[in-house]
Formats: sequence, structure tokens, C-alpha cells
Amino acid sequence: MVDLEVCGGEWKPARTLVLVGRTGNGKSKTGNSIITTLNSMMGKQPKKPPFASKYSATGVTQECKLETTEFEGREINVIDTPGLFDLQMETEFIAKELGRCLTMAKDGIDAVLLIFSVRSRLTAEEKSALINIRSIFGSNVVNHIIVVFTNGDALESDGQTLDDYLTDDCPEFLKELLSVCDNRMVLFNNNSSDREQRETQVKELLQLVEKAVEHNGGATYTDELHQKIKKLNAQFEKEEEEIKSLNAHSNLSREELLDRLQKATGKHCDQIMLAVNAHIIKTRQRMEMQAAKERAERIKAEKEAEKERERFKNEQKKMMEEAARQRENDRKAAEREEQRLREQNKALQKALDEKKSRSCRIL
Ligand SMILES: Nc1nc2c(ncn2[C@@H]2O[C@H](COP(=O)(O)OP(=O)(O)O)[C@@H](O)[C@H]2O)c(=O)[nH]1
Ligand SMILES: [Mg+2]
Repeated sequence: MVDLEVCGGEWKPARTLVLVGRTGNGKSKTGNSIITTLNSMMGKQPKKPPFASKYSATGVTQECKLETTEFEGREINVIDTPGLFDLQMETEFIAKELGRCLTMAKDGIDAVLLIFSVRSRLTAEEKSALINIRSIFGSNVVNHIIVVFTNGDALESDGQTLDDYLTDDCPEFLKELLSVCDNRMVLFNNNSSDREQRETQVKELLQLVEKAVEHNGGATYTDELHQKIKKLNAQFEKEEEEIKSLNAHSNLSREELLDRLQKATGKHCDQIMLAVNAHIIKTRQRMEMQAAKERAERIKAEKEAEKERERFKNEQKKMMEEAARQRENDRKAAEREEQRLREQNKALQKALDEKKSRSCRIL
């Protein structure tokens, strides 16, 4: 909770940011940059970075983790996720972690930070990760996406800017994404030891978060699934309370109470898994149906275009045949005319010759 006395009594709504993207793109490291920089800007004692990054002692992120800090009177929640949308991820794992992530984001998600690295090529795998994000979170998630490019230091050492990088080699899917998410993007150098640079990039990110919030009229990202999970969580909390209150009002043993609590927790986890799984299956089916519909429309349009091309070709052929016929007729008419003139000439010559011989005879 934000300490209202420290921040001068001004209350601002919390912001919840979720880091997503392919494993190795720098999600955890970016999460650490955000948290440690905000803490240092608020004058807090430096602590161990909260998220496990690739070469940290604890290895790569295995499960979603929430870290909360505050900045200028606002609670900032950062949720790091494992590479949920990597190609090889099992649906069951995605369901479990998505359930955890949505449970952690109890007040909704303000911004989804989609992490790309300028060091790795933006391949088909990145594109499919984006398709997966859209299919699982729903297509209105783009209203909350902020694209974060990590490894800014690699560009710095080449003397390049983010714009240069995007002008040189920006795949179509990223151009489309940036245009639908209002060009919300930022470059992070997570290895920078320059305090000013670290602060500038985090501030820039928070400004983009505010831009997204404004764009969404203050509404957080939430959908049917999020609502369902909230309901299940509320039910569980009630059940948990009831079991705990039995402690005072019944003569159940501590073991029996713990057993009930464990069973309720297990049931709750199963319900969340089921809800997320059902959601994933439903959205995937919806996307497949949509893709099949688009495919059928494309085939129909192609067939119509082919018909049109055929019609045009036939018309052209007819016109050419007609022109050839006309040329042939003209040629024949010219021939006839030539023949007629030749005969006329001949007749004239003959008449002239006769006239000549007659005059000779008279003489
Ligand atoms: N040089 C540099 N390395 C980075 C940067 N961001 C992340 N990394 C490194 O990239 C690797 C993967 O980062 P990590 O945060 O674990 O990726 P995740 O799997 O997406 O969480 C780690 O070795 C990080 O230290 C950056 O901006 N610059
Ligand atoms: Mg990680």
C-alpha cells in the first residue's frame, strides 16, 4: 500500500504492468530495471533485484511473480511472467500461469509490456507469440500494449537509434502492431550504469503507461476470463474465512482444519485451471474459425478474380479475332480494287491501241 503521508496525502490509482514476450528477450531484467530505478528515485535502500534473470543465481523465470513498489504517490505493480507464449509451451502450463497472473493483477492490467530484444531478429516466432497473446488475452489487449525493446546498449555501440533500427528492418507484423497500439514503444538499456539514462527510460515508460490509460479512458484490461477468476477468488476467500472461523467455533482438530483448507485450495486451483483452459480452447477455436472464414473468403475472391481475368482474356481474344477478320476483309477489298483498276487500265490500253492502229490505217 502506498504511504499517503510520505506522498503528501495525494492518492492516485495503482498501475499494474505485466511483462510478456519470448524467453531471453529481457522481461525479468526490464522488470528489475523498473523496480530498482523507481526505488532509487524514491530514495529507498537498494535491495536484491526481485526477478530472476538468465544469469542470476536463481536462473530463468519459472512462474509469474508480482513485485510492488511506489512512485510519486502511486502504487506500481510489476508482474514478471515466464515465456508463456513461446512455441513449445504446454497449454496446461500456460493455463496455470495465466491464472496466477490474472489473480495477481487483482485490479486489472493497465499495460502489457511486450518485450522484444534488438539483439535478436524479429522472426516468425515473435510474430506467433504476438498472435498467441492476442488469442489468449483477446484482441482488445492491443489497447494496453507498450512495446519495449531491450538491449539498447547494442544500438548505442553501433551509434544507432531505435528509429534507425526500425527503418532498417521492421517486419510487417511489427509495423501493424505499432500502428494499432498508437506507436507506444520505448528502448531500454538494462545494462546501463548511468543513473540519468536509467531514470529517463523508466519515466518514458511510465508516461506511455499514462498514455495507454488515457487512451482507454481509465479502464484496465479485463475480459470475461479475468472476471471469472475474480469471482472464483472471491468465492475462495469466503470459503477460506469460513474454514478459519471454524477454528474458533467448532471442535475440529488443527489437522482437520488444515486438511479442509488444503482441499479448498486444491479445488480452487483446479477451478482456475479449468476456467483458463476452457478460455484458451474457446479463443483458439474462435481464432481458427475466423482464420477458416478468412481463408474461404480469400479463395472465393481469388476465384472471382480468376473468372474476371478469364472474361477479360476472352474479350481480348474476340477483339483480336475481330480485328484480324477486319484486316482480312480490307486486304481482300484492296485486292479486288487493284484487280478492277488493272482491268480498267487494260481496257483503256486496248482502246488506245485500237485507236492508234485505226489512225495509221487512215493515213
Ligand atoms: N546487454 C544487455 N543485456 C540484457 C538487456 N536486457 C536483458 N539482457 C540480458 O538478456 C538475458 C535474458 O534476460 P532475461 O531478463 O532473463 O530474459 P527473460 O527470459 O525474457 O526474462 C540476460 O542475460 C540479461 O542479462 C539489456 O538491455 N542489455
Ligand atoms: Mg525471465
